[in-house]
Amino acid sequence: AVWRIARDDSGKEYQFTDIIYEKAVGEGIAKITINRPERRNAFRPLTIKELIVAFNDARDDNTIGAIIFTGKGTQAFCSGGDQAVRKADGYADYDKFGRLNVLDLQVQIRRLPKPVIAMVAGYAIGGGHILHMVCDLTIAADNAVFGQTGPKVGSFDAGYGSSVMARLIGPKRAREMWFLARFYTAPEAEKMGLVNTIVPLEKLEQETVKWCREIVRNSPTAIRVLKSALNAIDDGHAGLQQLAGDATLLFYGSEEGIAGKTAYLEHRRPDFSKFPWRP
Ligand code: 2NE
Repeated sequence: AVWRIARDDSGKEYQFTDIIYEKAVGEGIAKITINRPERRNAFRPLTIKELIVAFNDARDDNTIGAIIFTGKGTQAFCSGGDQAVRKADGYADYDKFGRLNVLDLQVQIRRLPKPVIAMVAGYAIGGGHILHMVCDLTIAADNAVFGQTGPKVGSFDAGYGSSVMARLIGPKRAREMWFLARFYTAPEAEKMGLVNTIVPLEKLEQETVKWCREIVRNSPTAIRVLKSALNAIDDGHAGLQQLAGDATLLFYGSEEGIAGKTAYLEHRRPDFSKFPWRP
């Protein structure tokens, strides 16, 4: 794939500090990269703010069908929250108060109606491990390492970091992963159901792009509805709303839906008599 820095609505290249946001020319694929390799791609609040902007743009761009989420370099996908800026009330960089805005990003990825593919080289640890778990697919390099450190460093994620993990690997394994805070190799992670496939490090992007190309050849609406359906039960009312929104979206384009809107705008009673009460 040929990557170009993504442009904002005014046509200017996005200028980010902590991330790189690119799109593949003519491919329908976006790539969002955490760019703090010197800290093993640990995130601070600014990193998350920038990621939220990029994911939002990729969502709104109707030429984009798949989003790759990765970390700069080969040593880490992401090592979680930047402990150097951790305060008593969350993570704080340029603000005087702390925050846990990574939780907003997790929700955003779950609700984003396009597949997000984690492309993991090196460490996916702590909050970084949770970020790969909330992605739809994970392609791991053979040097990938997975784990939670929370109980060692005085932290935990009792939200998606626990519930999605239990769904992915089962409740016993999830307890093991959190209580012992061990690290797992890529083959161990694959056996546990944490990753979709493992490839040699030098083939990581090539293989990830191949998966994305296969996805973007498929029906956007089918993929959209399937993603919301696959998350619906776990995400409760919010999951149901996402799926329900897809139903409304489809209904608005139907003759029956348009008949109701048109009648309202023409100040007359709608005539739905020609539409069947299907079995
Ligand atoms: C990731 C890991 C295992 C990598 O080890 P290694 O040996 O390859 O690298 P090293 O030397 O540890 O790290 C390189 C530099 O990156 C910094 C290190 O401090 C080091 O800096 P210098 O000493 O060279 O100046 N670095 C790495 N990870 C960092 C981090 N998360 N925050 C700040 N600086 C970091 C190894 O580095 C490691 O274990 N890192 C810590 C992983 C961790 O505990 N993450 C936080 C978990 S809690 C969390 O993320 C979280 C949550 O649980 C709930 C909500 C939100 C967040």
